[in-house]
Amino acid sequence: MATWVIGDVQGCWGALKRLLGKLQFDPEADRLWFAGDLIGRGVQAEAVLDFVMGLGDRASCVLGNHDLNLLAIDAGLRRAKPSDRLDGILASSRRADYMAFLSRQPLILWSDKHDTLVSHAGLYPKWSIAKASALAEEVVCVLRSSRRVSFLENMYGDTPDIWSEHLTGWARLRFIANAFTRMRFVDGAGRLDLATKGGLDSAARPWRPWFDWPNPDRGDTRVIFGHWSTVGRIKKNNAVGLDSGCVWGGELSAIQIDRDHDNIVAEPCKSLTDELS
Ligand SMILES: [Mn+2]
Repeated sequence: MATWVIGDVQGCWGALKRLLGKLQFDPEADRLWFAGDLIGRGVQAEAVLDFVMGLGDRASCVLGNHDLNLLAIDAGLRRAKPSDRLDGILASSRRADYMAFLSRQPLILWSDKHDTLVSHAGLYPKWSIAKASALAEEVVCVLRSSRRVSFLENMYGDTPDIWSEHLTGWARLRFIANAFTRMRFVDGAGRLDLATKGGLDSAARPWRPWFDWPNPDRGDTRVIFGHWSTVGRIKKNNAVGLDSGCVWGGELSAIQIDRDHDNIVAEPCKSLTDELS
C-alpha cells in the first residue's frame, strides 16, 4: 500500500489520469491525499471531483482557496470569474453533491506514523502541530454547521494579518483560513503578506517564505503544501512544495510519504486547449 500526496490539480483531469498511471496507482490498495485546489481554472473540474469523490475513504483532500471560493460562489456570495471555469460544476445536476463533499473536507491532513502534515498553504511558523490541528478544527466545525454561509460571507479579507490568541469571532476564523489556504510570505513577528504572489525573491526583507522561519514547536515534522506555483516544486527546511503549475502548463507532482527515501513523481501538463483534445 502506498500513500501519495498530490499537488494542486485545479481541474486538470487529463494530467491527473496520466500521473496516476505513472504512479501505478491501485485504487484497491493505495491512498491519495490532495494538497487542495482540486478545481479552479482547469477545464475538467467535474471529472476531477467525480473521480476523487468516487474513491470514498481512499482519498482525502485539504481545502484550498479555490475550493473555498467555489463554496462562496455556490452560496451566492461571490460571482464566478470566467477564468475560474466553474460553470460546468455550477450547472451540474451533481452541484449539491460537489458542495456537500467540499464542505466536509479538512484544512489539514496529518500522519502520525510519517510525522507529516499536509495543508494547502503550509504551516504558520508560530503554531505547533497540535495548535494548528486545533485551529483548523475550529474552521472545519463551522464549515460543517449551520453557520457555514455566514463564515463564507465573512471569510474574505486580508486582516487581521497577525495571529493573536485573543482573536475571536470571524476575525479569528478568517486568520486561520488565510494561514492555511493563502499564506506565502511572513515576517519575523508573524505578519502575513497576502498580496505578494511571486517567487521566493519577490518580497524583500523583512518578508520571508513561511518555511524559512524557525518554528521551534514543529520538531522534525515534514510539512507538504501546494498553492505556490511561482515557487514551484521545492524542498527546503523539511517543507515540500508540490504546486508545480499544472494548470499553467507546468507539471502535476506527487510525493509518496510512506517511503524512507524521497520519491517525487511528476507528470508534464498540456495547455488547457490541448488538455481537451
Ligand atoms: Mn491555492
